Amino acid sequence: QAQAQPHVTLIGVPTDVGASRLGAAMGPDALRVAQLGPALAQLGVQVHDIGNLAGPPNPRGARDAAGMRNLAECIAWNQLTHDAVWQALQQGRLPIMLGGDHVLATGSISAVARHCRAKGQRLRVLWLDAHSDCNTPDNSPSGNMHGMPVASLCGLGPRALAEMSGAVPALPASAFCQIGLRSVDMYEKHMIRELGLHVFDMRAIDELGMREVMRRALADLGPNDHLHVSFDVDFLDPDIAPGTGTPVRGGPNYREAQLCMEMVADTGRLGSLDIVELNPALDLRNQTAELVVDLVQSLFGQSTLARE
Ligand code: HAR
Ligand code: MN
Ligand code: MN
Ligand code: MN
Repeated sequence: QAQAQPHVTLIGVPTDVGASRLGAAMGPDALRVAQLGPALAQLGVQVHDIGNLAGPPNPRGARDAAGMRNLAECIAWNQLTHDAVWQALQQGRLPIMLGGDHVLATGSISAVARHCRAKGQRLRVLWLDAHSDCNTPDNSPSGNMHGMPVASLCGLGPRALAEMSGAVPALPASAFCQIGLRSVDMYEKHMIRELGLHVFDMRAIDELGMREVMRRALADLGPNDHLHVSFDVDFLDPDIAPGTGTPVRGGPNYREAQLCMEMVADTGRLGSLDIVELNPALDLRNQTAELVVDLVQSLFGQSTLARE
């Protein structure tokens, strides 16, 4: 931990309105039980936990005429998230979302995009996920909004979400780099190509190795860029991370995940972080939350040996 550590704001976002399974709303407290705050403090990070945002309950709605479930509630949670992240960034702090389902990334990344626009900083988003989350309401197989945040941020889907950052799109699609994909819907495959999202799927990790994938993913990161990491817990192999609502087998193992986090830490550019889709109701003795805390320590520079 040679370099100065950032000041962090923990923002609990207990939503599951974007998911079909209940339980992700307990994610923030599971991360606190697993001692996320103290684990960061151990690394010299100053941690301020603002508690949980108070969004609407889950009405468990059916798909509306436009193909979406719980749209009003998703907008409300995202507006609260946007405002909290904007405030933390204004204070010069590094916001960490304790999710909550992945729908919250529209709000968090919209605020980060607004912040970067104001500062003249370039924004890069590392999207660690089994899924691409670039469905639009017409083409989503489920109507679940946690499968749509990348589309919203690229300017597609309902206006209230697409416009949240004050510009449409919130950021260029080319700013996204998605890693770990292994469950992509038919229409999403077209979206990935049409939008020009950068993707390293599991096959790329198999063929190139995590080291080379991360080297390429981070290669164009400039010294003034803001790096946002959106960490969907289902990125990880379900053998080591069962506590998530839509597990897909064949994800990164423990060491591959650690290397991924360590290489992000080495850039020194991490500016904001989502931790999403942790579902304690599906976990075993909070092991997934504990694993996530371990990985987040690596993301903040914990390494086996002292480094230059
Ligand atoms: N692609 C599927 C859908 O849109 C499932 C995606 C949701 N799962 C997530 N997001 N956890 O990463 O319904
Ligand atoms: Mn996701
Ligand atoms: Mn996912
Ligand atoms: Mn910044």
